[in-house]
Amino acid sequence: MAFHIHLVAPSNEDSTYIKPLWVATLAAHTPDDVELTFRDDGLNPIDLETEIDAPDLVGISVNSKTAARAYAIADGYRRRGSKVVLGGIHVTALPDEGLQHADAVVAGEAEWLWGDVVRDARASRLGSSRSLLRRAIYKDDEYRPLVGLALPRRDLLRSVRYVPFDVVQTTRGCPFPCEFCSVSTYNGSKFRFRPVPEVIADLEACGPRILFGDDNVMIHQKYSHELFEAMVPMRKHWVAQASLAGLGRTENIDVMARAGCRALFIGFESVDDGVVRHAGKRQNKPQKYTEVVRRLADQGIAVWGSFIFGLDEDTPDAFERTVEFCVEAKLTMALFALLTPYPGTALYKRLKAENRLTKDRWWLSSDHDTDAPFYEPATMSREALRAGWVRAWRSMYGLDSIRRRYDFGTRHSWVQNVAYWPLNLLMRELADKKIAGGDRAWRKHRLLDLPMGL
Ligand code: B12
Ligand code: SF4
Repeated sequence: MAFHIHLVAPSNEDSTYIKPLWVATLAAHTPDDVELTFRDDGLNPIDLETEIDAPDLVGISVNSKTAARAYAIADGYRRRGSKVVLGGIHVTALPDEGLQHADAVVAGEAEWLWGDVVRDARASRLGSSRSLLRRAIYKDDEYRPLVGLALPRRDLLRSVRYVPFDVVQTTRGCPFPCEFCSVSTYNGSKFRFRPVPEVIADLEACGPRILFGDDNVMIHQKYSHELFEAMVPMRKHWVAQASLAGLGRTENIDVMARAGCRALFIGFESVDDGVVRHAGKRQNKPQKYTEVVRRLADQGIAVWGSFIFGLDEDTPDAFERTVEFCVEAKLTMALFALLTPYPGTALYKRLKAENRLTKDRWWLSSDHDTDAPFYEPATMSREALRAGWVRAWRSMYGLDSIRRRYDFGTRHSWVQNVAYWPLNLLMRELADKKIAGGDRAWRKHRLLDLPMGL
C-alpha cells in the first residue's frame, strides 16, 4: 500500500479562499510513489469527531491566526494514530509549542527539508530503528538561494470555490524594520530572488490571473523591471502586495501596468507621519499617499489599502481620519487590522517587556477573534480601540462611502468599474462577519464563491 500523506490547511475567521502555495510547494517535493491528498478546512470544514481517517503522515500549516484550529486538527489525527508534522510561520517562531501537538516541526522554508521528513516518516512505518521523525525539529541553518526550485504542483488546488487566481512567489526576505511584522525573522532580512526565466516558466504553467504572494512586488527595481518587461507579452492579469517605497517613481508604475497589474494591496498602515515612523515604516510618507493612489488609478491599477489601528501614537480620531482619507483618495477597498503582537516580532518582545500584553499566548484562546486587542494600547483603552475599529469598518463599507469612493472616469477598465460594486458589497458583508468574529459564523459565509471578475 502506498505511503499516504495528507496535507491540511486549517481555517480561521480570515480564511480567504486563496489557493495556499505551500501545498503546491510541498507537493512538488513529494516523491511520485506517495499517495498525496489535501483538504482545505476553510473551504470544507473538517468534523474532527466523525470525519477523519488515519493517513500515515499528516502535514498541517500553522500561522498565528490558525494555530488553535491547527492544533485541534493535529490532536485529532494523532488520536487516530497518524503521525503529524507542522510547518509555517507560527511554529517556526514557536517550535516547542508546536511539538506539544505534533511528532515533528519543520521550522522555516521547507523546500530543502520536506524530502528528509518524508524519507524518515516512511522508514519509521517500515519499522526501521529510526523513530518518526528522526529529528523533532527540521530546520535549515541558512536562507538558501531561490534558484532551481521545482515548479509548484497546483493540481491539488483545483476547487472552483477558490478565488480564481494562481499564487506565484518571486522573492523572499525583507530588509525593512517594521516592528509589527514577522517577515524578516522568517524569510531573512536580505532580498532573495527567483531567476526571471524560472518565474516566467512558473507563470506559463498558471492560468490567466495571478496573485503574487510576495511581500512587496516592486522590491528591487532592477529585478522587478526585468520580470515585468518579460511578462508584458504574456497578457496575464495580476494583483499583488507592494510597499510605498517602490511606488514613488512613475516608471515603476508604468511597467507594472503594462505587465498586467490590475490591483495592488498597499500597507499604508496609518495616515499620520509620526505613527508610521514610530512603527518603523519609514518608507511611508502620508503626505504623498493621495498622489500615489491617483497615479496608480491613472494606469488602471486599483488600490486596496491596509491600515493598522492601535499603533502607539494613534490618536482617538485616527479611525475617522483614516476613513476620510480612503474616501477622499477614492480607494477601491481597504482592510483595517487591530495591531496584533505576532510571536517572533520586535513588537511582541517590546509589549511583553513593557508588561502590556493582556494574553501572552492569545492565539490559543478560542475566542481570539472577538477578544482582540491583546495588549494595552498607549493612547486609549482596549474598548475604545475596538469600538473605533468597528466604526471604521462600518463607515468604510457604508453605502455613502461606497458611492463616494467609486472612481468613475479614471482609466480603470470597465471590468474593474463593474466589479467595484459587488466587491464592495462583499466587503460590507465580510466586515460584519469580522466584527461578529467566531469560526462558526464565519464558516456559514459562502459569499466569496462569487466570481471575482478582475
Ligand atoms: C500571500 C500571503 C497572504 C495571502 C494568501 C494566503 C494563502 N492562502 O496562501 C492573503 C492575502 C490571503 C493573506 C492573508 C492573511 N495573512 Co498573510 N501572508 C502572505 C505572505 C505575503 C506570503 C505567504 C506565502 O504564500 N508564501 C509562499 C509559501 C510557499 O511560503 P509559506 O506559506 O511560508 O510556506 C513555506 C514554509 O513556511 C513551509 N510551510 C508552510 N506550511 C507548511 C506545512 C508543513 C506541513 C510543512 C512541512 C511546511 C510548511 O513550507 C513552505 C515552503 O517553504 C506572508 C508573508 C511571508 N513572507 O510569508 C503573509 C503572512 C503569512 N500573513 C500574515 C497575516 C497576519 C495574514 C492575515 C492574518 C492578515 C489579516 N489580518 O487578515 C490573513 C490570514 C489568512 C489565513 N487564513 O491564515 C502574517 C502571518 C504572521 C503570523 N505569525 O501568523 C505574514 C507572515 C505577513 C506578516 N507581515 O507578518 N496572506
Ligand atoms: S511590513 Fe512589509 S515592508 Fe515592513 S518588514 Fe514586513 S514585509 Fe517588509
